[in-house]
Amino acid sequence: MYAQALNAKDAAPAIAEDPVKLAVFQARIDAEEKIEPNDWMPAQYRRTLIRQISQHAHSEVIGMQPEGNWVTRAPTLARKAQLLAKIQDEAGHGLYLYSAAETLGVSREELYDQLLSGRAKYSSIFNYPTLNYADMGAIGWLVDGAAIMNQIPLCRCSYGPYARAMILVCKEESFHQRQGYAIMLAMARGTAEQRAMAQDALDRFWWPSLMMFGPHDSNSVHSELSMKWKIKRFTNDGLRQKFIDATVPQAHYLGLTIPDPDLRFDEATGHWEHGVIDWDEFNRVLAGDGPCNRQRLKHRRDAEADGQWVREAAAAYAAKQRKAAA
Ligand code: BYC
Repeated sequence: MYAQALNAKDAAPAIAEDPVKLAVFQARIDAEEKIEPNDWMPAQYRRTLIRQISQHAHSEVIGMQPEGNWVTRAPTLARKAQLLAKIQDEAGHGLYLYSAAETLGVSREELYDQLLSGRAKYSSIFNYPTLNYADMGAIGWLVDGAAIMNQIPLCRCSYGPYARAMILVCKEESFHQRQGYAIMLAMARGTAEQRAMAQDALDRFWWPSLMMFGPHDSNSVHSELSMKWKIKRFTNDGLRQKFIDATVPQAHYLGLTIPDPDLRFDEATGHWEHGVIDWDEFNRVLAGDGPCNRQRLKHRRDAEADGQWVREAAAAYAAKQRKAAA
């Protein structure tokens, strides 16, 4: 139904909306009322939400792959169980988010088609490989840490179904962040080899984690409108700074070094100033040319094809049950 909308640039001039309806809508947003699925909303608000929520859902689904890589190789049974539980949570987040997107009049099949055909984005971070077990710690600590920073404000998003879905997601992300930090702590306090693995994981995941927050504010095409409509509560740079300020002391506690020679604490502002982010790398990953883009999509497409017979069998069984009940 709204498949085209995903590719449409939300920043493009809005289609003419009834000015009275638009004013009432903005007044509701300004009064912190939640917008619900059957309420009137501008077409562009709907498009923005479908784009953001579905990309978020795709990120959760693709985000299972880098961790899935380590389930059989996690060092103990307890570590395997924790990793499995985390991955299962991520599948659940994907389901929640697809359901929230469906309330906007788009089907899950359409959204999935956008992902599998490569037309929809998912978070850049999941196009990086997981090379050692410490990466499970770095992902939990940094990637889930960044996700929480971004998603806590989404619990106050103006669109009711998205905001409500975020509440459970954030609680679970908080567990994930802690299990990641616990892995980093165990490794940082372990043997010299384990400390080196933890540092290596931090070195590789630090900059990609900063990129999760999106382009610099001056290049963020959607932020202005999304902030006006209270879909986003903070800008990309604002959240990135909050994340850095929270995370640098955690790295110090671990005794690890953030791989940024320009990182320094500014006494005047009370913030950690960071070095230059490699936006060329970010743009390459977004354009499909990151280290694992092709592998991630191929894996997802293969899983879709392999599961075809299961979906057909389930649909045939449901049809049989309906017929028997009629
Ligand atoms: N990666 O105007 P902007 C997780 C795109 S899941 C890829 O600033 P916006 C987890 C952006 O889509 C984490 N693309 O956009 C899961 C736009 O492209 P289009 C996922 C990015 O929407 C498993 C263009 O760049 N979290 O945590 O205002 C295991 C211009 O950007 C990225 C969410 O999805 C990126 N990093 O702001 C562990 C949260 N950044 O659509 C953990 C919800 C930007 O015009 N999403 N782009 O083609 C958001 O909060 C916002 O969409 C963003 C971007 C802050 C990401």
